[in-house]
Amino acid sequence: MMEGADMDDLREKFVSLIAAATDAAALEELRVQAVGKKGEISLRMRELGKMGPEERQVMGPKLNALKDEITSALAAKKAALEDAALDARLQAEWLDVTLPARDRRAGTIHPVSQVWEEATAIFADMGFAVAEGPQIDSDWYNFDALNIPGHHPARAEMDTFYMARAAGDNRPPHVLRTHTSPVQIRAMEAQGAPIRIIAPGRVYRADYDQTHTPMFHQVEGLAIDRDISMANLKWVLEEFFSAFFGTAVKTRFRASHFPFTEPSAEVDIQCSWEGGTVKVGEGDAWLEVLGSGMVHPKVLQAGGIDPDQWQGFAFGMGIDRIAMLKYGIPDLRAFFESDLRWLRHYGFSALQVPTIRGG
Ligand code: 2U9
Repeated sequence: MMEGADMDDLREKFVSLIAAATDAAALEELRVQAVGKKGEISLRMRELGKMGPEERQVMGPKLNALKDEITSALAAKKAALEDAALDARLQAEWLDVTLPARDRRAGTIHPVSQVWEEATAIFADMGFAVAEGPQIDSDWYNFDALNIPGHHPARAEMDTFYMARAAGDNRPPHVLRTHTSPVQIRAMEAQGAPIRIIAPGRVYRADYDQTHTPMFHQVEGLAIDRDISMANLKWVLEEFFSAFFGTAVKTRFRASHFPFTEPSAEVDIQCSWEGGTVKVGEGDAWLEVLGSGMVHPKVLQAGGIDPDQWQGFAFGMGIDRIAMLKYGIPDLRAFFESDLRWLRHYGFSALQVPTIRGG
């Protein structure tokens, strides 16, 4: 026979055990002990069947109430434990998003990119637009259109990277462009005369030593109009070098020969040599930095421009070379080694703006 006092003991026992439980596993253990199949309360309920009807009528609801009470106590404790666990996690994983970020070293702008932008800005100031084109081009655009005949040494396999061709592939030969001049042929074809463009970009020649790398950078310029002369060329170049080096720079033109210009001139800039370092814009020494001339009539024709109506000048220079000169970088090959220490030393802050007009 079961007494009310016995039920009170049972209630008190489980209520205090549930209150003392510290994790979900302990709570589950208590659930099994109390209301599981063979739990103490369940066993008591099974005994109802052996009772007389009056007793069952009294004990039945009481046991049911006890079972409900313990079940809700278990659920309440489970929720409390989960809340506590979440609080602990929130405490542990809390981040102060207002803390200043850890200092990270910013990357730098490569001297080639810097000088590329500087040159572009200066020529843009003088009304030159930027033209771009493919780095792989047909030998017609790279050579024939520029009046470089098949037997010319610049065309020799040694200097030029040719695209591999499978046997039976009869497309015209393609090369890694050896200069940015094909860009200007394409621009002439596309827009005709008058034209005033620069073509900065990567170029490729099979050559590697202290002063040559198989890929380097050029900026070429082209101005075509009805009455362009070498005098305009000289002014543009002196203006460019003075802005670029931030000081008045004299130029010296020496007669030369290129297949794509006639007449042609190599251009030196004024410099001094003191203690093994070169200073541009002073002294009485000369440094060769550029090739130039009046565009050859055959080249105008190849670009679809009538040489009887139009004429113009063209020039070409190495971006890497003038970067070395301006920023005192001794070794060309280091430009392309991606050495972080070198890049940090010679690189530019992203906020540094191109030098325009002596700035
Ligand atoms: C067209 C017509 C003519 C571009 C020119 C040079 C002379 C020259 C070198 C300088 C150093 C290449 O980087 S370098 O090795 N370039 O000497 N370039 S005239 O003449 C052109 C270009 C395009 C349509």
